[in-house]
Amino acid sequence: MLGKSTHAPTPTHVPVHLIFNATQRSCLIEATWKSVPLIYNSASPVMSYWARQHSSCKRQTQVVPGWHPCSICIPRSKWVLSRKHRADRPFHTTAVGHRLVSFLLADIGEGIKEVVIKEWFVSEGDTVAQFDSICEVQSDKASVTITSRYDGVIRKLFYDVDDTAFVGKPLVDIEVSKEDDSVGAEVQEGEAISVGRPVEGAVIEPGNFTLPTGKILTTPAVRRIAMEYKIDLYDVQGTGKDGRILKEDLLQYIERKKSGVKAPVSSTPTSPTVATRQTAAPTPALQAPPTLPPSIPVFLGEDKDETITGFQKAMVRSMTHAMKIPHFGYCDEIDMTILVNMRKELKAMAQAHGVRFSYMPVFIKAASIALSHFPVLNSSVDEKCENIKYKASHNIGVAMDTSEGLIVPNVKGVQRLTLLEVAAELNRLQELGSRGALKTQDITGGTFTLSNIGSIGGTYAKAVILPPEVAIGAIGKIQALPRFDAAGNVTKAHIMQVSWSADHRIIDGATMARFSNLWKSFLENPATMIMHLK
Ligand code: CAO
Repeated sequence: MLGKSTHAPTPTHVPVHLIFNATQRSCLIEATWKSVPLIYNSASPVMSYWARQHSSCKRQTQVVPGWHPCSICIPRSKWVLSRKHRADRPFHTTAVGHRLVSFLLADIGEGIKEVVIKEWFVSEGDTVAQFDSICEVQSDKASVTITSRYDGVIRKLFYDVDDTAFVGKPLVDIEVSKEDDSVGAEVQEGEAISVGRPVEGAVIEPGNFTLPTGKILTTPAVRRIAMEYKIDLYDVQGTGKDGRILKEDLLQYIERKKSGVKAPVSSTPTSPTVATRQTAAPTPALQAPPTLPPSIPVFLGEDKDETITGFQKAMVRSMTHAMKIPHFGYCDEIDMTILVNMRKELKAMAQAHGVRFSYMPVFIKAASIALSHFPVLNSSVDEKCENIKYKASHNIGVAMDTSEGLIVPNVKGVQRLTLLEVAAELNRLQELGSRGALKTQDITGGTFTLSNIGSIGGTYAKAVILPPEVAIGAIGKIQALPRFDAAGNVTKAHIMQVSWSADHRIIDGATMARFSNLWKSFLENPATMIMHLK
């Protein structure tokens, strides 16, 4: 066995046969447990990590016998029956005093009819209690965790990982006690959803496979970052519920490691802070910015077909629709010099409240104030463009680059929020977005969008309207550039470009330009915003 730990198999672990495909960097693992053939969820980041680790020594697909030096053992909870084997399984009758109920995939709302199974948290034969996580699914709008409605034993999983599951169809069969009153005739409904429930499982660190001796509560995104940074999650102090390791715990651990500071013996929970005027008590623990793991080069070796699912599917639909809209473009440059200096102070002030303060809250708040002068930019039009609906609430969407792809959550009711509240809400959305746990309500109901591509790079971008909205702004990178001051002297200025796109059927260029001028004036002279702040 590789690694520092050499645990013998226990009833919760099974020795495995590895079928490794170096070309596709994937790993299929098969094993037999109690004469039942099993297949490992090869989509797991742990496995794709393992595949990467061995890509140098294996060129072809090959079978490695169990307990070969390359073997590892996997917690039984992470195994699922392969569909082909499932059909061969003997028919299960329920025990006396029990009955089998079908747990249907509930209506998630927002017109979602199908989802993709991302991960199973249970296997057939597992005992579950109400609210235990059953699986994580991804719709074309968000990732959600399906939780159990019943106490019982999982008897059948209806799908494999990556299968498409349909709303209203069975997801799992659960054997429940006949006396369980919660199971009525209405058992036809699946149960709702709690978002971002963490997964328990093995931790593998690069070059050092560690078999789990205790359970680590965290999310797949945190595990992925831990693997990228070669961090053993057992060393990280979790501050979430039941010691759950939150993303900020890991990021703070990485920062401390970099700066050579030792981890505190115990720490106070640092759940995302939504500061309000009432909760102004200083919170020293600042949230670290969510970061995406560094990308790795991919050498496919051969062509590969892939079905478009999840957020990408939503992008196909909305962008195809958007391109039917006649877009009007308008660009300008903004001198951010005063704001760049002012943000240093705002950042420190927000930090005292446990809130990370970038430029985005100012962009968003300034947009909201400007929208109140040009309400047509905060409107929507119907399909045939016969009616305009002016939206009362400024729900400003923020294009967000997440590990799952582009997603646009929105900060609701910006017209009612302080800058600090906007920043705190943005922190919350970013934290959820970074671990694929945004809720449907976070990503629906947007009325106007900003896309800060400048946080990645670039100057101008041609943003595409997000229907049914009618306008969007793309923000470029703030750069130190020479400019003339009022006296004609060349000075160093912090310059940023903005590119607006608007629905030219209802918005004319002059309106867009006037809106942009007002927005720009708030950024160039932030003091003028104070007059309008609520
Ligand atoms: N120019 C220079 N620096 C910028 C900047 C810009 N335009 N925008 C952000 N920064 C700085 C921030 O201030 C922050 O610095 P500090 O650590 O000193 O505060 C740092 O870059 C990282 O910012 P961030 O990205 O974590 O946070 P943000 O609030 O500025 O942006 C978000 C949030 C969600 C907009 C951003 O993370 C993101 O995902 N951007 C990509 C959007 C995108 O993909 N658009 C394309 C859509 S079309 O496909």
